[in-house]
Amino acid sequence: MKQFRNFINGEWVGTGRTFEDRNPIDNSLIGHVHEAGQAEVDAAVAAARRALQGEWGRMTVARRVELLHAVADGINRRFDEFLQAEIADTGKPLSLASHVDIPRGAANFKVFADLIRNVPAESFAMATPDGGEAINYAVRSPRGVIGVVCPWNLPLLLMTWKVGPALACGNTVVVKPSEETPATATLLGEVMNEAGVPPGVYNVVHGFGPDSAGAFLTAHPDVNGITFTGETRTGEAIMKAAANGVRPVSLELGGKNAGIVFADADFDKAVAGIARAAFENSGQVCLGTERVYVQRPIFERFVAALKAKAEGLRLGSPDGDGVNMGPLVSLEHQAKVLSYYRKAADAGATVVTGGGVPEMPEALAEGAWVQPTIWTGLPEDSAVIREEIFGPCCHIAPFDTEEEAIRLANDTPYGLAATVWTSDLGAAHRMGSALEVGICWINAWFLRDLRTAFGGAKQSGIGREGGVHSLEFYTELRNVCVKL
Ligand code: NAD
Ligand code: 6OD
Repeated sequence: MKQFRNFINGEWVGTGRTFEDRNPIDNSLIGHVHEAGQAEVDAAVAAARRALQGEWGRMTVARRVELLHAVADGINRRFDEFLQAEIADTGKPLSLASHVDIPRGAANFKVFADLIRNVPAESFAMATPDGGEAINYAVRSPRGVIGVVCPWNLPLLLMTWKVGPALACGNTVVVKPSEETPATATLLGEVMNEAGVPPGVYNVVHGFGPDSAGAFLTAHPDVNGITFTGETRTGEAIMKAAANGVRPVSLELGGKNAGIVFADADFDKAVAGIARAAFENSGQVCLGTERVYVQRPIFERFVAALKAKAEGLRLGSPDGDGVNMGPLVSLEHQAKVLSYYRKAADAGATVVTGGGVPEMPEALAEGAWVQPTIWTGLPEDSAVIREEIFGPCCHIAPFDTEEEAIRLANDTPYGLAATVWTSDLGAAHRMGSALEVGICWINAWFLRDLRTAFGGAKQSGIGREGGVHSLEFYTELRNVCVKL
C-alpha cells in the first residue's frame, strides 16, 4: 500500500494522521496520505524561506534555468511512473494523460525556464529639472514564498503551470495538492531531489481545505503570495485569508463556458470540437462547455450529431482498448453531478442521451461513472444552465442572430472561456471582442500557447498567467532611477 508523505526541505515527513487515496474506476484503495497540520505547514514555509535566503536565492539565472530543464527531463525520464500515478488518482484515459497531462507537466518547466532567460527589462532616459539626465530601469525580484493550492482535474498539469513560473522567477513554493490527487505532486519531490534542486525550494503539504493544510497555508503570514486554481467559492475564502497581510492572489476559478456554433461553420469540425469541449476528461475541465448555442438552421442536425458522438464514447479503465472516457474523480463528485442530472429531469429537460449511471462490468461497478449527457429544452434560468456542474454534460439551445448569441453567452456570472465555430471572419473577430471571457477560441478548443495570457473574467478569476504575464504575479517589479 502506498504512503504519500509531505515533502519538506527535501525530506519525506509522515504525520501518522492519514486519509485514504482511492482509484475512481473501482473505488479501490491506492494508499494513505499523511495530512499536514499547522506544524508541518510551518516547517514547510520555514524551509521555503531558508532556501530563498540561501543557495537558491543566490543562484544565477543560468543555473536556475539548467535545474528547471533537469526537472523537466526528470519528468520525462520517469514518464511512465507519472502516467500511472495520474491515471490511478483520476481514472482518466491513458491516451489523454499521455498526450496532455504528463507532457505539459514537463513543458511547464521548460517554457518558463526559457522565458526567464530571455525576458527584457524596460528602461527610460529622462531629462531632469537641472538640465541633466537620469536613467530609469526596471528590476524584477522574486516575490518570495509562494503558496500553490491545486485542484484535482489536471493535477500535474495545473500544479506545474504554477510551480514552473514561480521557480523560474526565483521564488520558492509550498504546494497543497488536492486531497483527491496527491500522487504526482509527491512524485515530483523525488524528481526535484534527483535534479539537484536545493532543499526547501519545492515543498508539498497534503490535506484538505478548511481546518487543514489548505487553510493553514493560505493564512500563513510568511507566505508572500497565493496562487490558486479551483472553485470560485474557495477562491473567495482564499482571497479573504490573503487579505491578512495584504498578500497578492492569482485566482483561476470556475466557469460556465459557452460553445457557439453558427450555421456557416464547418459542421463536422464543430461537432467534433464541441464534443471534446463537453466530454473530454469526463467534462472535468474548467474550460469545458456546458452551454451550447447552435444557430437555428442547423440545430436539429447538430443535436443528432452530438448525440451520436456522445453515444460513441467508450467508457472503461484507463488502459482499456479504445477507451476515451473515464469515471469522475470520486464518488462524492459523482453524487454532485448526478444531482444535476436529476435537476435537469425535474425541470422538464428533454434528455437527448444519457442522464444516469452507465452499466459497467462487475470489476468497475463501484467506480464513479456517469453517462455522457445532453439536454435540450431548459429555460436559461435553470440551475443546469446557471451553475457549474463539472461533468460530461451539456445543454443545447438554438439562437437566431449574432447579437442573441452574444447576449446568451454573456448572461452568466462566470467569464472563463468560450469556443466559437464559424467560417465568417468578421463574425469571428466580433465574437472575440464581445464575449466577456479571458480566453476565446475560434474554430478550436483548448489549443494552448503557453506564451499567451491565461485567466478568467468576472467570477472566473483574478489575474493572468502565461508567458510574460506570469511575471506580474511571480515577481516584484522595482524601478531604479539613476541621476547621471
Ligand atoms: P476546490 O476549490 O474544491 O479545491 C481546490 C483546492 O483548494 C484543493 O486543494 C482544496 O483542498 C483546497 N481548498 C478547499 N477549500 C479551501 C480553503 N478554505 N482554504 C484553502 N484551500 C482550500 O476545487 P476542485 O473541486 O478541486 O476543482 C474543481 C474546480 O476547479 C472547478 O470549479 C473548476 O472550474 C475549477 N478549475 C478552474 C481552473 C481555471 O483555470 N480557471 C482550472 C481547473 C479547475
Ligand atoms: O492549459 C493551462 O495552462 C490551464 N491552466 C488549463 C486549465 C484547465 C482547466 O481545467
